[in-house]
Amino acid sequence: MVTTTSLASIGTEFFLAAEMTQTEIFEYVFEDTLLASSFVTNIALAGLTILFIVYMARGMTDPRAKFIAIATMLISVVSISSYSGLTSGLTLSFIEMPAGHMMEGEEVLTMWGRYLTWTFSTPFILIVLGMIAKSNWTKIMTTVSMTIAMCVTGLAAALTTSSLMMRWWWFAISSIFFLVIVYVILVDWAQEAQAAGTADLFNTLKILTVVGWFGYPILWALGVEGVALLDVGITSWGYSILDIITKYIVTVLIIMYVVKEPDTITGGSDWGLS
Ligand code: RET
Repeated sequence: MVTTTSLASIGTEFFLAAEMTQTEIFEYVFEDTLLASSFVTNIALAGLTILFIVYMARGMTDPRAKFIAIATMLISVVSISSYSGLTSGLTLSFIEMPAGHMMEGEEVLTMWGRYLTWTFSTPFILIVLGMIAKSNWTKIMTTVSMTIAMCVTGLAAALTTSSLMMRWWWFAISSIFFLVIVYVILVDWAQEAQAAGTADLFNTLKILTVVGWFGYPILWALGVEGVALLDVGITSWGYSILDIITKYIVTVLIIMYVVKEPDTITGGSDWGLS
């Protein structure tokens, strides 16, 4: 006799069988040159950035300056792992879009590993920016919490298949967290950097960061996850270009400034001991 439980398990097996395997997703990535190059380029750039930091920072002595350099390096360490996950197919899935979506009922490629790993990379960007502005740990940790919340709710937006409205609801929640971060960078940290004497560097970083970061929700909204005006290869390159600006270019500017160990950055030999 066919029970409800056995029907459910047949259903589950059928569903799993219909899903693409990781090997198939891996092959799919490399059949799409645009998509594959958007991942591989970033693995190479993250690797070069790590080597650049290690080389540049080798003679540093001040603990505060070193802390900034290490936190900066961790942005690229997370990035190389993130792009390796995407390239291997581990953090990619085909997700069926809900009713009302432009690609309703179709399985679209979701790069959910991007949203997941931003949870770990963006906190380092904010720690470094906050320290360059000589802000306090309350504000730095507030932005760190906000960015984690932004990325996790962004991940929820991308993975929600039940309702289109719920996808955009998650997007709205994520955007609120994002606006708090933008406010702290533009208002609080810009003023604090002025007082700390780091305004020259901070103003450049502020523009690259705020303008660059706004690109992510815009791409999400225009790409396959949102209104599907852009296809997946273009969306992926869009994110990869934004990553180049918000991570590697920002990193190079920070490291070039910090390795000189100016008074505006250093904390003295007993910094961090208490
Ligand atoms: C999402 C979609 C939901 C709404 C918002 C988003 C913002 C994402 C941002 C990402 C920044 C990523 C960076 C990564 C570097 O490693 C999640 C796309 C507001 C701002 C800088």
